[in-house]
Amino acid sequence: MGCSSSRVYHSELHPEWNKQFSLLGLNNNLVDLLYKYFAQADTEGNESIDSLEILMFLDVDRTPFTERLFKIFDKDKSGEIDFREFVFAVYNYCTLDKVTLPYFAFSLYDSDGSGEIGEKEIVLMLKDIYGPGIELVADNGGNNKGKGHYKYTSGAGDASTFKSKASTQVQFEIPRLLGETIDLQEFLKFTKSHEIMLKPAFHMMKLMQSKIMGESYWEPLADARRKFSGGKYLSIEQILQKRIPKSAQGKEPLDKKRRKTDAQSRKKPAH
Ligand SMILES: [Ca+2]
Ligand SMILES: [Ca+2]
Repeated sequence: MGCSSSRVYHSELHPEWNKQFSLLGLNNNLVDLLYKYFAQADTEGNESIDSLEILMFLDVDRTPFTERLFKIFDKDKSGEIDFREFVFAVYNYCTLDKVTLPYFAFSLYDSDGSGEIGEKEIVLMLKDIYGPGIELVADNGGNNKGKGHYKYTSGAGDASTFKSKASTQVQFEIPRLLGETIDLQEFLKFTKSHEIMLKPAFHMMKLMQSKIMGESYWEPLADARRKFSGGKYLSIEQILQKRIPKSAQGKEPLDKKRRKTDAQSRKKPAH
């Protein structure tokens, strides 16, 4: 409606969200600022961001990659991103570092959270990076099992994917990943020698940082997160769980509790 800048976060309406924001170490001032970005993205003004609004806000094209990203933002699969989901996603991706970025990259393709990605997802990942010109070639003709490599030839419609500057007249091959599926550990090992696999995730992190608060703003928050997690990757849920005071422990994890409440309210008619 053009006057999004005048909208403010009504914290009194969301005590539960506020508790979680402060567990993440986000102060009220930052939450208010993040709301400004949220309101800016929510051009319709219905307190949620749909996939078109997020694309316009980040100024990126709709691709399979951005679709996937949106689905990850939308934790409860409602089809829209509410302010809580927005804050979680922004915090999660703007405070990544060299150690945690590969986990984010992996999660982008492990859409069911099974901890493994298959050949199909690997090819998807490569297509997101290089465009549709990538193909799987088996070493002993026809049979896709076992050894092989991914062959890439440029010029097969790169425009629709990640704006890869290195996409003019390139041809190369990279070895096929280990087996039929790879787990997180294999992926982490592989990305050490093939950093290009992290490019879409890295690009997206930088884009979000520069659009929201600016890159340098996130550095101390990333440091704090690294310290807290001991250099490992902890998801938002794991961070929240670890930060809940001992006295309140023993209860169900926050996300589980939330889902249960949602399910209950769906079953019962509103009172
Ligand atoms: Ca909206
Ligand atoms: Ca949602």
